[in-house]
Formats: sequence, C-alpha cells, structure tokens
Amino acid sequence: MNWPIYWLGIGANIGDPKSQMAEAIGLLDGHDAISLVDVAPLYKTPPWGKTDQPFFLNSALSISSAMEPLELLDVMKSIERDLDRRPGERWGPRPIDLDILAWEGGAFDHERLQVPHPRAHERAFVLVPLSDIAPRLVLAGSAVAALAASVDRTGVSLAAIGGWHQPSGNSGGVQS
Ligand code: A4P
Ligand code: MG
Repeated sequence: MNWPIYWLGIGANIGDPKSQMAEAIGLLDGHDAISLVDVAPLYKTPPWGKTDQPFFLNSALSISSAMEPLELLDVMKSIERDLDRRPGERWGPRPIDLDILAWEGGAFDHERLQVPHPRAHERAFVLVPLSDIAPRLVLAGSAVAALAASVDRTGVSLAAIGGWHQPSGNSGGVQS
C-alpha cells in the first residue's frame, strides 16, 4: 500500500486497558482506508500531567492511510466513542486515547489538530514505545531514539512484548 504513514499513540487507564487498546487497533485495521503496519510493545507508565489517577498502559503504532489528517482524526474520535470514551477532564482518566503523533506529510496545523503532536517529544509514555517502531523518526529536531534515551522514564516498565494486541495473543508473558 502506497499510502502515507502515520504514527499514532495509544493509551488507556480505566476499565480493561489492554483489551480496549487491542479493540481500537482492530477497528483501525478494519477500516477500508487504513492498513496496520507495526505495533510497539505495551508499557505501563505513571500518569503524566494529572498524577492522582491509575497508571496507564501505553503503546504506539504505525499505519498507512489514504485519509487526510482531519479525516483520520474523525475516525479515531469515533473509535474512542465506540469504546465509551466520554468527554472529561483534560489529561484525566480514560478508557482509550488515540493521538496522531506524526505523519509522513510533515507538519499539519489546524485548530482541531496539530501534527507532530506538540507534546510528544517530551513524554516518556510516547517516546519509549515509539522508539521501538520508529527510532529514526525526527520530532522537534531530534531522532525519537535519542529523545527516548534522554527522557525521564522513571516508573515506565514493559508490560507485554509484540503481538499483545492480537485476539489470541498474550505473547507478552509480562503482566501489566
Ligand atoms: N488534537 C490536537 N492535536 C492532536 C493530535 N495530534 N492528536 C485535539 C489527537 N488529537 C489532537 O484531545 C483534545 C483535542 O486535541 C482533540 O479533540 C483534538 O481535536 P482529547 O484526546 O479529547 O483530550 P486529552 O487527551 O485529555 O487532551 P490532550 O491535550 O490531547 O492530552 P494528551 O496530550 O493526549 O494527554 N499519562 C500517561 N502515562 N499516559 C497517557 O497516555 N495521556 C494524557 C493525555 C495525559 N497523561 C497521560 C496520558
Ligand atoms: Mg488525546
């Protein structure tokens, strides 16, 4: 598929985070204009921004898509709603969160969408999984691998290795 690549962040911290994340990935992959390319391992991460809430599970994925960024955002928001995401506090607990981290098309700036994601380059919960699938991707002038190596990753731990999102897959062997 010759569609542009998008790198997405995915996370959750209420309900059954791992199955909600796996379901969201399945719904993205099932979309006619989306092809799943790669999924990072799953990490347990301390809550960032608003700290009095449960730990998150986070991962990252790459897809190729025929959609423009705003169309993809709408599909992601509709998947979040399907998975019971309700409007809530900024940075608060959520059953699923999907963010566009970057795309091959470069920068995109709109009132509803900024790509690259403006805070991606400073957060371990984004950089650690993203560096597993896109170490050479450049965010804010630096390679993701370098950003991930220098960010404070206190409390971030591997929860499951590749394949965790597949229906039969508990290939992680590491408990969250
Ligand atoms: N929006 C703008 N740019 C983007 C983008 N690149 N990707 C707009 C996705 N959305 C983007 O997002 C609010 C609005 O941002 C969207 O409607 C879209 O138009 P939201 O997901 O509804 O709300 P939010 O997630 O609470 O706000 P925000 O500012 O996007 O927060 P973040 O940056 O997503 O952070 N700690 C850990 N450990 N792990 C996490 O996953 N997540 C957050 C949320 C906070 N702390 C966390 C985690
Ligand atoms: Mg968000």
